[in-house]
Parts: sequence; structure tokens; C-alpha cells
Amino acid sequence: MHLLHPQARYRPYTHASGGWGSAQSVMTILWREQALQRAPLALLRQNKPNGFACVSCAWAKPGNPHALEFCENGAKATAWELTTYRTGPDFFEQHTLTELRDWSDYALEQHGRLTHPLRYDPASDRYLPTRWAQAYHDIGAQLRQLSPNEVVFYASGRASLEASFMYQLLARAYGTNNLPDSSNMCHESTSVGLQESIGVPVGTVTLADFELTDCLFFFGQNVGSNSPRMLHPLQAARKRGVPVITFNPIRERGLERFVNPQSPGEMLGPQSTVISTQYHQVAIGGDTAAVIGMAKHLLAMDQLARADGQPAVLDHDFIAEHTQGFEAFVAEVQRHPWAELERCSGLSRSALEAAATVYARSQRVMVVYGMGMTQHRHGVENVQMLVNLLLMRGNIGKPGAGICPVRGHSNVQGQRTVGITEDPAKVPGDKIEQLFGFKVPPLKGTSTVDACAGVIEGSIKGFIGLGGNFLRAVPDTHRMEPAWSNLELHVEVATKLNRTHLVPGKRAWLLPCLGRIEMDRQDEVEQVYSTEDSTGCVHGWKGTSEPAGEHLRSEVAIIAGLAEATLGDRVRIPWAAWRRDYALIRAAIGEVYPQIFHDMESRMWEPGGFHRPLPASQRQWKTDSGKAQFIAPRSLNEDSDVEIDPTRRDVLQLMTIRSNDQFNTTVYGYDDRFRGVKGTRSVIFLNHSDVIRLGLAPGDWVTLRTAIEPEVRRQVGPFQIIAYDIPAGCAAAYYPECNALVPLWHHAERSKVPAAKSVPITLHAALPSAADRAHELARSDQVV
Ligand SMILES: Nc1nc2c(c(=O)[nH]1)N[C@H]1C(S)=C(S)[C@@H](COP(=O)(O)OP(=O)(O)OC[C@H]3O[C@@H](n4cnc5c(=O)[nH]c(N)nc54)[C@H](O)[C@@H]3O)O[C@H]1N2
Ligand SMILES: Nc1nc2c(c(=O)[nH]1)N[C@H]1C(S)=C(S)[C@@H](COP(=O)(O)OP(=O)(O)OC[C@H]3O[C@@H](n4cnc5c(=O)[nH]c(N)nc54)[C@H](O)[C@@H]3O)O[C@H]1N2
Ligand SMILES: [Mo]
Repeated sequence: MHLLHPQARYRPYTHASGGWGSAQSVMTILWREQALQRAPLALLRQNKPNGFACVSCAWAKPGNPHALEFCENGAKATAWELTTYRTGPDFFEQHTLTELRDWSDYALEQHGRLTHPLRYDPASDRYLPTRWAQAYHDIGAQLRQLSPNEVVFYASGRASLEASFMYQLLARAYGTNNLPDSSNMCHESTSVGLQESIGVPVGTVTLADFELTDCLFFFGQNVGSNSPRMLHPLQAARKRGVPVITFNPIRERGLERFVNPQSPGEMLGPQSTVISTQYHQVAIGGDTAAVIGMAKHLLAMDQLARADGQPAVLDHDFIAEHTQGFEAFVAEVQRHPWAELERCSGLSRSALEAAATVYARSQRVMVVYGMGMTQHRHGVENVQMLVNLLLMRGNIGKPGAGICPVRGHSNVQGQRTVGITEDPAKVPGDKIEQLFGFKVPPLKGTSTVDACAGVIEGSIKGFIGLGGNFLRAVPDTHRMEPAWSNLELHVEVATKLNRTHLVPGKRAWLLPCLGRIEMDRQDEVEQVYSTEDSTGCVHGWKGTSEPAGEHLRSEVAIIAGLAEATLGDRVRIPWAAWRRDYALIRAAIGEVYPQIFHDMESRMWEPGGFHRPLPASQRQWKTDSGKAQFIAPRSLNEDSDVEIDPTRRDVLQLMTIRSNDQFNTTVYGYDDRFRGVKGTRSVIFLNHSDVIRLGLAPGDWVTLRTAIEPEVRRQVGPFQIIAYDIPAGCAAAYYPECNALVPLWHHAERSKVPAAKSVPITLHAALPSAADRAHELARSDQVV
């Protein structure tokens, strides 16, 4: 029976990250996408002046790029977009949406680029080709019939600054601030936490700081898969002897060892670079306790040093001059005994003291972090706890030091900067009124989880998606999908077919757009575009490949078309002129945000981009108190309100994570090379003692059930058990397959980021059903 079912092939990966494995993985996808002709040329221009911005992650683009300034996953993203496969009207003639809902995420996108504007036809349950002008006209008419606050304008984080600026103007001129974006599921905990602590919503470090730092901390970020180009400055820092201290429940390969696949010497030699000098396998949700433990040791060392007449360990001058809240923070730290900190963090006192000792010896410390921090109930407090640690020794606002959130989508930070936010207080309403003749609506709009709740309740009736795969990325997918079909209006602007497109509202359109790698010509004139990276640098780019089809439109053109059809001349925005010349959009961005974007047209071509002003990095604190704030956490438990009866030993904490073969809901393949898994994503990683204790064995099949709110059945699987090096009580499985397990209300309290890194679950023995087996088999056939 099992012959039919692809078994999880698991063999621990013993090589470094990067290296030959990486080169081979890139070649496989170039070949599979038949992109060998187009992609290699394109790759030479990736992240280069006069080239295009990688469509993968948001990591900084250096001013003096390497000959090949891309990574394994950036190359995969390029190949995926430049594929020669196409999903045209003939495809939709052959398949109803009901039928396509059985296809995997992989199969849908792998089928190739969308080529024609499409309208959903409920009678035949198919997408039918339509003309652009007709689509704009029909969508505009629908929008005018809905009330503005019933419509959500979602953005996924890839669209350029130009398209994003226009998109938020369209939503606001139409009459709503319902502008959630993927940040709402990602780094919104950063935007809320850092703003309150240090007065900026973004990180304070740039690439130059990597060259000056003398100590790096990594919390909950998987650099090897999700921002691999960062491995280059990291490797350089390690070669200088800079210690790297990592907190992560699992031993991620990229944080252990690295071979630069672009260095012939390293590829042929035996040496890889050790990345982490200390690796602490913290329990899921145990970071606050871990950092408090370090703070406790720093305070103890400081007292001892001062009693001995030695130099202080803390930077007392900085604390006195620049911060507020230190005493309350110290009181909170001292309130927790070591035994409690050890229990909550899953780490020993001596391990935490070792980390604190290296911190104390270093003069310029950076803290890098990702989703392991932000996607918890106390995600905001987690971020603020990292700031507290830095403030203790004045590690913000000096060269080589600072806080470094690693953003996700390549322009997600920039989208926020140019106004894609549900909070009208964050946009310059007076400027907008003066320039464009309309008032920014005063009512706060919906975040992602609010939008989901609105769809379930019926208060949201229209959804426009500028990229993304909303229904697959949000929590509680099994509750969301049935509600989604009640939408009156559903419009998606996309490059490839995905699950969200297959659950159409009553009236639905699927509009195909150019990708960023492609040349964007408006009335024969080539256009350039801009993005902001994870370190607050703004760059100019231009597409270099021929478009995937003659009917594709740019995102800017599509937004202009929708705006004209919806708003007529209700506002003074020259949509048509902007569409013809993107420089005019940049000029308008400069007028609305002069401090950041003045003279953008020339500055965006500076090597390395231009850096937006960040007062915190100059030790100017734009907080309520005018100081940097120590903010004491309210609880050690990062997910306290879902605490389960401690006598229930069957409940595990699940983190939903990314494989090395995906970009969010885009699945490039079924291998997770660094974690040693081949051929499947239907696996759950468990501690061996938990497996035995629960009466199971490695290789067994289990379904996963959410252990909170039992009256709602949330279940996925079956998945196969892999006994793995992960702390007892913790479990890991892949996003988006597990999203149905995350209750919609289970989100960070103050930022509303779904708490996808800590879902209490129970396991239930299962065998894959015949249908599951057939499904997996069909799917494995689709994998070349
Ligand atoms: N190739 C590729 N690149 C990507 C993406 C992709 O899917 N593929 N996605 C992009 C996007 S949108 C984003 S936001 C980023 C995401 O990049 P990351 O921030 O790296 O996100 P994840 O892969 O979800 O996992 C985060 C890490 O947190 C750890 N972790 C989980 N829970 C905890 C915890 O409680 N404490 C600690 N200390 N660690 C924990 C996990 O083991 C994992 O290593 O990457 C971007 N870049
Ligand atoms: N359980 C769980 N859930 C999570 C997460 C998690 O770690 N765990 N992570 C969260 C995070 S960090 C994020 S950022 C979200 C991601 O959520 P989204 O941003 O909504 O999802 P993506 O998978 O990035 O979207 C992929 C789709 O974007 C479209 N696309 C690709 N390129 C372009 C383009 O250039 N233009 C346009 N218009 N469309 C394009 C394609 O059609 C593709 O199918 O998911 C979140 N959900
Ligand atoms: Mo993200």
C-alpha cells in the first residue's frame, strides 16, 4: 500500500549551506522551467545598477555588487518568473475551477505565466477571456455599487514604489483605508514595536554596519533559505573573527556552516565557514525568557565590576541620557528566578550566561531577527525585548550596531513607506488633499485579520488583490474559503495562478501583469521603477527580459485603468499621464514625502541606493517621551493566553516554517535540502522522545489537530513523522499546508500578526486515505 504513497525520504544534511548543493538546485529549476535560454542572461543583471530587483527577498542590495549578485533562491525565483510555460485561455477551457481546486500549489503555479485578462463565468465554472477595457469598465461599475468600507485593497509586497503609491491613492480616493498588506502577517510586530521603543518603524542598520560590527545575534530567522545573500556579509564578518550567537529551536544549516557557491576556491576546497559560534536551541516562544536571563547576568556582572572598581558593564551614560524606563525594566528582570527562566526558555543558566558574556565583551552589537520573533501572541513585546538588550549597552545609534529585522517581500517595507497602511494617521493627509483634491478618509481601515473577520461576517463584500495568495497565506483557511465565495466582487492582479483565484467571489476577474524582471514599455517608452530594501535603501531598477505575453499590462497601468473606470474625474490625479511616464509618479511621491524622496529621480541610481533618514540611527528618538524606551515584557510566556493545562502532556507547540524550496505559498519543489527532506512536504518534525512518549514511531502518519477552541475542528494531514533535533514539546511543519490550524483570533495582540509560530496541537494516528494517496501520486507525477 505504501508503495503508492511517496514516503518521506529523510537523511540528515551534512554539508554546508551554499556549495554544490545550491548550484545543483538552481540548475534543476532552470532546466525544469525551460528557462535556460532566458534566465542565465537575466541572472547577470539581477540586483545590479541598470538591472532588475530580485523578486525574492528584501535583503539589501550592495553598491558594489558581486559579478553574480544573487543566491540560490533568487535564481529559482527568476527561473519561476521567466519560465516558458503559459497558462492561457485554452487551459481554462479545459478545466473548471472546481477541478483545479484539487491541484497542488506547486502544480498551479508551475503550469506557467498567466497571459490574458479573464472573467469568471459562474454558469460554466470557468475563467473566460475578456478585454482590458471591458474588465476595467465592469470592475469600476461594481466598485461604484459597493460602499467603500466594504472593499479591501490588499497588497502582497512586491509591487514597486510607483505602483504602491498609486494603489493607496486609488483606495483612499475611492473612500477607504482598507489597505492591509502582507506585513500584517509578517513584520507588523516590528513596525509597532520599534516605533514605540525607538521612534522608527524599521531597522536601523545598513550593509556598512556589517563591516564594522564585532558581534551578531540571530533570533528566529533562517538566513540560509530566506535571505541567503546576507550570508556574504556574514561570512566576511566571521572571517574577521566576529562571534555569531543564534537562538533558534532547530539547527538551521545556513546558521551553522556556509560555502560561497560563487567562489571557485571555496567550492573546490574542503573549508566551509562556521557561522554560529554559539547555537542555542531555545524552546518555541522561549526567547523573552532567554533575553531576560541574559539581562539578569549583565546586571550581575555590572554590579560585580563596579563593586571591584572595574569599568561598568552597562553603558550608564547612554541609559541616563537617551533612555526611559530602565528601573522598571530592571525590576521586571530581577523578579524572575533562574529556575523559571530556564524552564520557559528551555536553556540552561550557563548557556545564557555564556551568551551574555560575549555580548558584554563586544562594543558594536547587531541583533538580526525574523518571523520566529514576530509571529507570536507577544510578537511586539518580543521585538521590544531585543531592543531592551541593545539599549543596555548603547548598541543603537552607533556604527556597527543596531537592530536588523529581515523583511520578507522585496518591496514590502517600501509599500508601507509610500502609504499602504490601514492607519490614516500614518499618511500626510494635508499634502494629499492639497495635491489631489480629496480628503483621506478618517476611519481606520482593516488589517489582514480584520479583513478576514469581515469576510466571515459579511461586512466585507469586495476584495482587490495586488499580487499575493491571500486565502492561502491567511490563518483558518478552512473557515475562510466557504465565506470567500460570498464576496460580491473579487479582483486579482497576478503573474501566476494560485489557490485564491480558484475560490472566486460572485463576480471575479483575474488580471495578468508583467513581472519585475520584464521590460515595461508604455507607448513604446521603456519605464524604470524603484523599491526600498530591508535596510531602508531606495534603488532604481529596470526590467531586462521580454514580457511573457503581448496582453500583459504593468501593475501601474492596471491601477490607472481601474482608477479611471472607478473614479472618473472625481479627483485631480493624472492617472493617464502617470501611466505614460513613471517619472511623474516619482515626482508626486517626492512632493508627498519630501524628506525621504526628494530628488528621487537621480538619487535612486546612486550605488547602493539612497538611505532614508532614520532618526534613531542618529540617536534622535521620535517617541512620545523623546527617549528610547525600555519596555518590560508583561509575561515570560510569549503565547500566554493559549496556555494549556500543564497536566496535558499530549499537546505540542507547532511552528509553521518555510522549506528551502518555496517562496511563501509558491512551492518550487518538494525538497528541503538543508533539513534533509526529499520528495514531500507532508511531514512533521518532532523530538524523538516525544514520538516515543506518544506511542508513535518515526515514519508513522498522523493528522494534526488544533488543541485550543475544541468546538471548532481544525485539522490537517496526514503527515509523516520525522524524528528531528528539536526541543521536546516543540514541533515544526510547513506553511501554508498548516494554515488551517491557526485560529484567526490567535494573533499578536498589538500588531495582529497571526501567531503562526506557536499553535498548540495534538497528533492522531492516521493512514493516508485512498484519496490522499491518489492525490499525492498525481502530484508527484507533476513533479519533474
Ligand atoms: N527562499 C525564500 N525566501 C524568503 C521567503 C520564502 O518563503 N522563501 N519568504 C520571504 C518572507 S515574506 C519573509 S517574512 C521572510 C521569512 O524568513 P524567516 O523570518 O526566516 O521565516 P521562517 O522561515 O518562517 O522561519 C523563521 C525561523 O524562526 C525559527 N523560529 C520559529 N519559532 C521560533 C521561536 O519561538 N523562537 C526563535 N528564536 N526562533 C523561532 C524557525 O526555526 C525558523 O528558522 O523570508 C523572505 N524570503
Ligand atoms: N502559517 C503561516 N502563515 C503565514 C506565514 C507563516 O510563516 N506561517 N508567513 C506570512 C508572511 S511572512 C507573508 S509575507 C504572507 C505572504 O502572503 P502573500 O504575499 O499573499 O503570498 P505569496 O505566496 O507571496 O503570493 C504569491 C503569488 O503572488 C503573485 N505574484 C508573484 N509575483 C507577482 C508580481 O510581480 N505582481 C503581482 N501582481 N503578483 C505577483 C503570484 O500570482 C503568486 O501566486 O504569508 C503569511 N502567512
Ligand atoms: Mo513575509
